[in-house]
Amino acid sequence: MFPDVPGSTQPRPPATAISRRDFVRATAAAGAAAGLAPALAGCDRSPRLNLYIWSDYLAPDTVPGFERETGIHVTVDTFESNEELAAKLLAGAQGYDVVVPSAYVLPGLVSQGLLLPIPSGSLARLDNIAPVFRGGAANPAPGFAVPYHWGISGIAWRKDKIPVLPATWGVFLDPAHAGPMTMMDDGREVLGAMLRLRGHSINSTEPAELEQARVDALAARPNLRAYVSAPVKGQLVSGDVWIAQLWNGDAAQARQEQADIAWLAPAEGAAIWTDFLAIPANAPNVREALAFIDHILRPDVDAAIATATGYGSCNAAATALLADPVPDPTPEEMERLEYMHDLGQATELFDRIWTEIKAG
Ligand code: SPD
Repeated sequence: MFPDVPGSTQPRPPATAISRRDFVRATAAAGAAAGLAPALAGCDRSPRLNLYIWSDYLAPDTVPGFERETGIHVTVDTFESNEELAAKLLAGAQGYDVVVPSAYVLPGLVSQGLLLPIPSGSLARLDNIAPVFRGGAANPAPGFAVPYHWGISGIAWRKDKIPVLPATWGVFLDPAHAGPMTMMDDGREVLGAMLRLRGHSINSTEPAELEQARVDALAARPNLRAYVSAPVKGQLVSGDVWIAQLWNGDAAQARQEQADIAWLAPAEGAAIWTDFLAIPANAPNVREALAFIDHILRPDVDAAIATATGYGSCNAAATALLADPVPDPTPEEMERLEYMHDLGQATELFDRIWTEIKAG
């Protein structure tokens, strides 16, 4: 049902989310996770920084530029979902200095004591952040994380193969599109899409609504080639995949390589999200982490990231430098967009349903 696709992320064991049950399970794996963390400095005393970030979420010169200017050596490790990041932190992974969670996982990470409060006055350029991202729904953990970039979850497709794609999450349930089609390897994204398809909130914890989302996601499964997030870009470019649930910026990156790739946010509504730069509570190199975050806050540095990644910047001074920034959603568009929230205890229910969907 999910044959090998060159360059794809094959179905993996379900990612864990933040819950007590998962914490216990994750703690048992702590030793293994610590082994997976970046190598620590050992005998080498040169300043260093270990960054754990979503793939394709920096400009080509972000890290080399920082290294040149500061002499701090950076190791970059990447992840593909918040659940993958949270599971590592919950498992006690050591060695990461800067991580990049989305807003909805911040409350869980903060309440588990996994993030370091950003020391007051330690970031000279913090005022560059646009006021809208300094609190409220866009920032549930002010003081623990610095807003980075924002985006929208929608559908990318090859318009040379499918000239007019219906603007609905229902395309994933339509057998007419079966085959070269993927959804993200991310339970919140897949179930969120199915919830919006039926007019419900992506944050619904209503059992009946979640049950319908489960049924719909299972109905979509035979139509899909794989659950894969950012790595699907290569398959869209090659034409192996024609329709993919994908974030707007990653779709824009793919369009740089293949002009027939388009993207839309379905009419039923979609998730809008913000990602943050944060420092794990056990980070070994806090001074270097703060230097890196302040470097990212530099307008020219963050403008280059926005240009390379196709995502909206939370940095007003950086956005002001861009000739063609990602436009803020209009009030009408905002009515169809929704921030993902921390689901508390219901996270476990989402986790169970997602496990079942992936198992098929
Ligand atoms: N390639 C970078 C993608 C970043 C996506 N982050 C947010 C996901 C919200 N579910």
